[in-house]
Amino acid sequence: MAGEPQADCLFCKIVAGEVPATVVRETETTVAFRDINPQAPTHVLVIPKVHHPDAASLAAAEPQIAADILREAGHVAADEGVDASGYRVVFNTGSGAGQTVFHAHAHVLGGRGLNWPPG
Ligand code: IU
Repeated sequence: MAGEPQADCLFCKIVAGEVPATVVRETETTVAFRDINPQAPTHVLVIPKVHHPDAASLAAAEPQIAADILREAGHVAADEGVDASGYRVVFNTGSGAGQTVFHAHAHVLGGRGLNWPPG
């Protein structure tokens, strides 16, 4: 069922505490943790505790939690001290865009110059 934990989902396992992660923030609906393969000095993932395969399906099914993700991304940026210099919030959506983990997540990237357009 939509939103239910998936046995084969790495991020559901992080939410359940079955796989370790360096958690930097947690709310009733979200978890934020450091990316294991950081692409910038700040690289934190913000995920919903519920399982949806990507940001679009999360927003369609549970728009309040999609809003929670965006709010938490801003808090992460402030906590990390990258809000003043600028940061990027990225939702890779679909394998063609580089999505590799099919549990919705926002990348919060900052602490270095970020080019546009992205690669
Ligand atoms: P993507 O947008 O689906 O490609 O992002 C998945 C991210 O999850 C990617 O940046 C990985 O480095 C990160 N990640 C992680 O933090 N911990 C893990 O155990 C695994 C992936 I697998």
